[in-house]
Amino acid sequence: MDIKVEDRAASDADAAAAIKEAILNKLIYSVGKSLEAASSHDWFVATAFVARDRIVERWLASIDEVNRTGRKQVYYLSVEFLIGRLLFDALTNMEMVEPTRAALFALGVDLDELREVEPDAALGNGGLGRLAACFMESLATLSIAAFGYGIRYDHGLFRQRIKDGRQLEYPEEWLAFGNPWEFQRPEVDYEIGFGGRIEAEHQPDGTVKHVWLPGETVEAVAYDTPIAGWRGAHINTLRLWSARAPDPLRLDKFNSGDHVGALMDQVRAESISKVLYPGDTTPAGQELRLRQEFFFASASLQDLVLRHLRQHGGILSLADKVAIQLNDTHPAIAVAELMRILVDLHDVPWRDAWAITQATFGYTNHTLLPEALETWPVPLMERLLPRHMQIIYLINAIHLDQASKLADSTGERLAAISLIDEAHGRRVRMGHLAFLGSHKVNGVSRLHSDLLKVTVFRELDAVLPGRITNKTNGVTFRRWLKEANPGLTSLLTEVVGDRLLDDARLLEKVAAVAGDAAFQERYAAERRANKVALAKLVRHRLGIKIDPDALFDVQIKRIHEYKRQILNILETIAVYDMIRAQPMRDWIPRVKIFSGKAAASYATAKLIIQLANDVAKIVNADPTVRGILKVVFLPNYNVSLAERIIPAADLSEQISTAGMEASGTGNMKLALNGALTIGTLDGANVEIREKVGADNIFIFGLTAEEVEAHRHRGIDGSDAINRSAKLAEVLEAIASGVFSPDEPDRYRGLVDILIHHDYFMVTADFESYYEAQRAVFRRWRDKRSWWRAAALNTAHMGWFSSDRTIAEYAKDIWDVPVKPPGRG
Ligand code: B1N
Repeated sequence: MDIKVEDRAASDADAAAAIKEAILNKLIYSVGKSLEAASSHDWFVATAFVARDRIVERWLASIDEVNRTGRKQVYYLSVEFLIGRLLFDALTNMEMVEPTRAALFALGVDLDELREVEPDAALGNGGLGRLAACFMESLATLSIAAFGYGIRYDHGLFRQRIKDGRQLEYPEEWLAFGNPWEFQRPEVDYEIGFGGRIEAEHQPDGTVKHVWLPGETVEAVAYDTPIAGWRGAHINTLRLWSARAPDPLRLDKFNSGDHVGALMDQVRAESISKVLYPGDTTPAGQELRLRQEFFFASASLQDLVLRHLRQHGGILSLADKVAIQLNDTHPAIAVAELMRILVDLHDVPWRDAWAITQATFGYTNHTLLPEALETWPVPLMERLLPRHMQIIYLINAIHLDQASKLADSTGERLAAISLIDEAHGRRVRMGHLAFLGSHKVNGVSRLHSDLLKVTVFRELDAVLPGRITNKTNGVTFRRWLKEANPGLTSLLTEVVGDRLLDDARLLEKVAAVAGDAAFQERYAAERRANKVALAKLVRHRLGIKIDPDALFDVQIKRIHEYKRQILNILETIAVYDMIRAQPMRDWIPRVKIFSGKAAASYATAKLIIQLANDVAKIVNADPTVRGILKVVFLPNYNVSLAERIIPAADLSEQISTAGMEASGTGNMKLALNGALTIGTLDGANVEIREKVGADNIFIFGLTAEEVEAHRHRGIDGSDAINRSAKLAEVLEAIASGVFSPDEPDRYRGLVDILIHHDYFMVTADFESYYEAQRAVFRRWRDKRSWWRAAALNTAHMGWFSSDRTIAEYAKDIWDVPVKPPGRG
């Protein structure tokens, strides 16, 4: 036994020594720096290269294995991949963290410091993009042969700064110092057409062949990032496309002295992959967005079709060997593009092409918000993608013809299922196109999938029953448990064994010790350490001192009216009023922590940010409050900041208007790390309640059905306000400028919306939210009961692993085998 331990120590030391050698080598020969001259960033790059080398070996082996066996490939098309930092992810999954730490230590470098140097790749807005990143990790972990396809934006989501309480947007520069994880593939490039005209060639057999002659072409160049699964068992590729002009420099113009004009084509082409569209659940409504969508959909399809032809010879077997998942409607134009490729370029008869297309695609819907359901004006489509518009018309004609033959067909129903929305100035409904072009359509939580059938896709579901299914979201536990919360993870590993991250359901074993005082003490100690670390970060970034023993009440997500940060702010003010009225009662110290970005064009959301900051300023400075209540708005929310806040959260705010949050995934990360949820019966909260038990979650507010009924009766908030003196007082304070003495009317409009046009049911839910918060306080006073509930949350969250989600997609939608990790 002793010998074994010694052996392991020796091999750990060997591993560290080898990594140290490799890092030095990279520093000198790949980064081109001496030990003495190396900056933290140089060390980061050298270390990343070493991790990458290990990954690349297995990557090539994975690619080889997939080619050899010819197994079915999954392609995940997403306009967003919010991957965040990769160094720790790579080291964790390659099981290299400890030897790398030791190697760097021997070189006088701190791994945790390097971790902070890496830019946060923010190629996404929020949950949808982060889900795509979690899915990539789980796909590799389950050894599914998969590619992620997206756009390599030069600039990711804007950097947020708060000045005088207001959000300012600055460009994000993740590529400024290069990107050590990616491989440019200049030889992998495709021409992407726009505009132009169509020639119809009459064939001898009487058919007509359509040839699209684009008026403009742009080149898509591939950049590949290997994505390692847990324990490095399998490595997949994230392939992101960058736009180039085919002819970057017009020499004729340059030589004639028009130096700027000579670069015009380049600027126009490259603008496609310049910047991430900063909308979350709001439509782009602009031509550049459509160009982005077609650009990456077309490049990805050309690429995968070519790969399929090389591997399997004929195009007709495409659906047997390829599954394509559309992450929302953003890549939905791929349906028309695949039809074009099959019919126009490969002479596949229309009916067969349509069968292949439907069998190949699956479509995931992520929102019911009407403003987020993409539609494109027909004239724009005709101008930019004339052949695709023809194809869409033909798909629609056949679809409407079939539907009109059904017994219960009505004109109204046909209008509702048509690919063309005639009611708002002729627009193409991209959700409908994705629906028709797919064999399966899924929502992202049970409630959301059920609502899809009675709202946006009610009529389509009636005509094409059985196509809608549910795939409740999940998150990767490697990042959101082990990397974000290593202390808690080792404690959990002691309880459930070291296969925890191979099989998250093992967490159930924690339930048996949740009531155990010694376990609770250790659980609480881990939380406290994380809270101390977060308090330090808050102090450092904002100069605000917060008490690690206070209740950390956290709402971190995009700022949106439906997410109701404002409800949280109203409760904060109500409590502030009470503290001032009775300063000497034994108040429970609490810190309200907000973090999140507002779309630059979303004025109300930006005003909510300002209100949170204004309230923070007044409350934090009030001597009567004596630190019992603190309000913190942490700027520039991103994946890395989430990794710091989530392990330190006691209470997780998931308080959207019921029926409006499709799923949520932050709710899962927080509950997994032992925060108790205060939330509505919305999105995945419903399923979280089922798993963790109604006693271990604080549910309040109207249900989705009640919201619907309430809206029917009207959305005036006056009644609710008249019934709640507290609410009336709070609204009066905001409206009269208590929190904006420099501009007393600043929030009058915001308050007017709540009084007269409360679409999001803030006033209707206020009292019930307030009461739920009091229940939180009562529970917090009983620490044994609190920690038991926290531990039970962790214990029962295993089901929300993205491994489970991906395994369901594999079985029910893609028809590909999965190989769970850690089994040889
Ligand atoms: O997708 C997440 C869900 O957990 C969230 O509930 C949902 O709000 C989010 C347009 C979106 N839905 N729609 C978007 C993003 C960008 C954009 O330009 C819409 N994001 C969601 C994962 O399922």
